[in-house]
Amino acid sequence: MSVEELKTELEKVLDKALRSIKEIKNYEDLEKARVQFLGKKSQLNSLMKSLSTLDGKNKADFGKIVNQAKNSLNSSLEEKKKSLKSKANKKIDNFDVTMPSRQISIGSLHPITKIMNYSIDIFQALKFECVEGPEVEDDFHNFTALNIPESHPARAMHDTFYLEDGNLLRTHTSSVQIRAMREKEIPIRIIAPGKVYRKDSDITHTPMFHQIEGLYIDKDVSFSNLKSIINIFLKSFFEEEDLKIRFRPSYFPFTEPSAEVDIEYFNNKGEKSWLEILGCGMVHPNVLEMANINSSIYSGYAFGLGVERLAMLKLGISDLRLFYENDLRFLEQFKRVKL
Ligand code: 2U9
Repeated sequence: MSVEELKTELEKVLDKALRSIKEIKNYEDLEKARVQFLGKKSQLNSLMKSLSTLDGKNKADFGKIVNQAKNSLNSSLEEKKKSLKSKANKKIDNFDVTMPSRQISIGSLHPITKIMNYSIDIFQALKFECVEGPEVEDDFHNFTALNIPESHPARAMHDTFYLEDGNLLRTHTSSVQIRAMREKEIPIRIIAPGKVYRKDSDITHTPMFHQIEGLYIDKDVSFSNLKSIINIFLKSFFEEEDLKIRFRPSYFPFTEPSAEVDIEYFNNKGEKSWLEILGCGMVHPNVLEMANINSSIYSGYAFGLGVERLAMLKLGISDLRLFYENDLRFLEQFKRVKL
């Protein structure tokens, strides 16, 4: 290239570099530009190498211009560096360290989940294993295996949601225990917590609610074993060693004998009164036989409790529907409740 051509090329290179330095917004790009425009592989460097092809005055002239171009690039980079620095400082200067921080809202578990976990912990400490099963069940696991044959009035009582394919939404978690009885080896000592569904909706019923059911099967399991475990659970749950507990005869198709359990409490007039809290009994021999367990060798107890009812008592809530309205003003009250 002639010296004139080299000069025009240098002008172009310098102009392009200065314009792109102006656009730089951060230190990283600044460093990249320094390497690109002044580094070994830069166009400026190859133009400098062309100096050796020139001689005499041309060499001196071009050498001078190349050096000027290099200096001008260096000072443009330096200027950019200063301006980036002052912008960063301005940002820091504008930062008000006395300003209160933004409120961060932390979520928490739903009160029903808290009560459920709290109850499960108590049963696990009593060596019950936690098992789960499907919410969509078949007729056999939900009814027949629990000594509730087709014509049994208890089927109507349960207000079942039936699905088009003949399956149903389980009306209790007993179906989980039926599955466990058919799969596990004796002794069986399990609790089955979970959602259950019944076509019920009023102040004291929601179409979906939570149950925890328990089952213990072994040789020589007695009603007094059942009473003992219920006493320990309730005293532990309500954190009251002197809690008064009463077993009242009742009827369920899947247990015989059966009982309902009441606890003593003070009603809103301040009078002592009894409140039903759960149901239980000795597993009916028919239920054992249907799960292929020999009822002349083995016996078992079972119990069932409604988690919403326990939660209302433990947390002092009077309307069951509040749990499922998703009103944060209600739910947030239990954020800091540690159980
Ligand atoms: C098997 C055999 C027996 C579970 C039982 C109850 C009594 C009971 C209610 C409490 C409140 C349902 O949620 S609620 O409305 N439950 O009273 N449940 S005995 O009996 C079983 C379970 C499984 C194999």
